[in-house]
Order: sequence, then structure tokens, then C-alpha cells
Amino acid sequence: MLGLKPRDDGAAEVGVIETTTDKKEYKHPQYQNFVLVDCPGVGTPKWPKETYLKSLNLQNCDFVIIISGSRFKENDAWLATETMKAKKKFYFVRSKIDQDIHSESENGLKSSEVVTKVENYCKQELSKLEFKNADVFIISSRFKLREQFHLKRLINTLLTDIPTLKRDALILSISLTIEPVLYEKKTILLERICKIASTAARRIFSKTNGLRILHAEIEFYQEQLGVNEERLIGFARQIDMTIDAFKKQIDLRSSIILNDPLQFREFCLRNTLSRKDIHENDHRSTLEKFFSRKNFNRFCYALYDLLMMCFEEALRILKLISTKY
Ligand SMILES: Nc1nc2c(ncn2[C@@H]2O[C@H](COP(=O)(O)OP(=O)(O)OP(=O)(O)O)[C@@H](O)[C@H]2O)c(=O)[nH]1
Ligand SMILES: [Mg+2]
Repeated sequence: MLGLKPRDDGAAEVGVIETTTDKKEYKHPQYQNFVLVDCPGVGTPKWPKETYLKSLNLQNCDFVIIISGSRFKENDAWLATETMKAKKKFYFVRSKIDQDIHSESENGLKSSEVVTKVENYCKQELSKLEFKNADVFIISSRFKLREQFHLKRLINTLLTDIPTLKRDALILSISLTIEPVLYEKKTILLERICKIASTAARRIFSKTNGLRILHAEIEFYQEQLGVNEERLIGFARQIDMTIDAFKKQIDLRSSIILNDPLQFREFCLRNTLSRKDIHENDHRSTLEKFFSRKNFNRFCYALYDLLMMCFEEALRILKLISTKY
């Protein structure tokens, strides 16, 4: 969820031996108020069941994710019950599905069949532990596989469950490029257009400053939607393509405009979009309210256009990557 590999700075420690012995907070690299707390499992020497809840400080959490790499056991069910009593949401997550897929491939099972088998088995086990109809999210933490399996559904569920006020912060913190997250991000970024355009337009006697604000915002779009240089290199590597071939295939235009000062200036100061080009649902009324002010208009159009461009690029990346798996 933090978009980090195990060896990256700020990533949680992982290891084959007991690794997490104390509670540790992991701040999102870009969004410091999104904090994931990694805790040892229930019943480990330093974290016995008797003092677990006190150590966990459940009241300070928004939700609890209970992760198991094998079967869910009594202690997992106990933690879920306690979380429920504290009126917080909990989620059962079964990781390491890639290992099951690997083991079962020799038996001729397809990966989707293995996922279903493990999911049903986990549900069965949880039902024996008095969790009838529990939802179980099957995932793999392997960096290359993290956007596959049920992580998409887990994130969607989190987004539905989270208190509204915290939703935007959560969505912007999610570094995964998965379709529902992209759509949510687009909505949040659209809502920022007026404010950014207005700030930039107020620098009316100094267009350069205004343009600098737009430039920073569009870099933020790229970062958020996963079409910045760093993510592109990662995606290209993931599907064994050279970065140039990848960019060509995606028909990447946003970074070309952003990296060429002249083109960028021209793009921001033109005013080619007409009202009918603005999609019906895309906050038309908010945008229209301000349509009379010239620079504001131009900046709104430019931001809108570039946001859509980045968004379409992100969708094309997603499509390309999914066809390669
Ligand atoms: N193949 C595979 N290995 C995984 C996956 N998730 C974790 N691992 C590996 O399993 C081992 C244990 O992972 P950790 O993340 O340290 O597990 P943990 O539950 O935090 O363990 P403690 O901190 O000791 O409680 C490490 O070697 C990880 O690399 C996964 O989805 N697939
Ligand atoms: Mg750990």
C-alpha cells in the first residue's frame, strides 16, 4: 500500500524468522498523515493475548487488517471479534497466494482455480471459528504481483468503509495503479482544478509564476496516476520493454508537453476547449461558474485537459500490463 519494495527506505521489515516484535508505524512517503501500523501477531512472546489490545491501542486505528500466510487460527478470530467490539472494521487477508499457485501448478491447477480453492478453504476455516460468511481477500505481496488477485477489491472495500473525511487522504495515498483507484483519483484531482487555476490566475501580471503552479500540479497528476518517469520505468521493466518502446506504445503525450517549456506555455495559454468538450459529469457547474475570467478559463482548460491526458495514459498502461500477464 505504500508502494515500496522491502529494501526501500521506509518499508516494513520482512523476514523468514519472527521479524516484527514491536509495533512500528510506517508513514506514507508522500502523505505523512496516512500511517500504517505493523504489529506482531497475537500470542507472540512479547505480545501475548492478555495485553495485546492494550498494546495495539485499537481506539487510535481506523481499521485492522489481519494477514495470514497460511490458515486463520483462533487468535485471528479473537482479534477480529475484539475489533468488532471496538466498532472498527477488520479485514481478513490471506497472503502468499503466489506460493500456492506455484505448488499447485504441478498438479495442473490454473491460478484462478488455486485462488478460489484457497479462498473457499479460508472461508470454511473462519466459519468454524464462528465467522460465517467472512470475506477473505487473497493477495500476493510480491512486488510484481501486488496489483493482481484481490488487492483491488480490498482497496475498494476500504474506500467504501472509511469515514468520508479520511477517504480523500486514503485514495491519494494509494500508490497502486488499479482502475477503481484511478477513477477515484481523477474525481479528487478534478475537484482541485478551480482552486489551483484560481491561485495561478491571480498571478496575472506574472504568467511565469502562474505557469509554475500549473506545472507543479500536473506533475502531481502524473505522480498520482502513475505516469511519472519513475513509475513508467518500473512498468516498462515489469513487462520487459525498453522505456522508449513502452512510451511509444502508450502514446505518452503529457510528459512531452510538460518537459518542453515552450510547448507547455502554449498549451496552458491556448483556449481551444469548448464547453461541450467538458464531460457532463465532471463538475461542470463548478467550472462554469468561473468561465468568464480569461486566464482562469485558460488554466482550468489546461489543467482539465492535461488531467484527462494523464488519466487516459494511465488507463492505457493498465490495459497493456494486463494483456501481458
Ligand atoms: N512468495 C511470497 N512471499 C511472501 C509474501 N508475503 C510475505 N512473504 C515472505 O514471507 C516472509 C515473512 O514475511 P513478513 O512480512 O516478515 O511476515 P510477518 O507476518 O510480518 O512476520 P512477523 O513480522 O515475524 O510477524 C518473508 O520472507 C517475506 O518475503 C507473499 O505474498 N508471497
Ligand atoms: Mg512483520
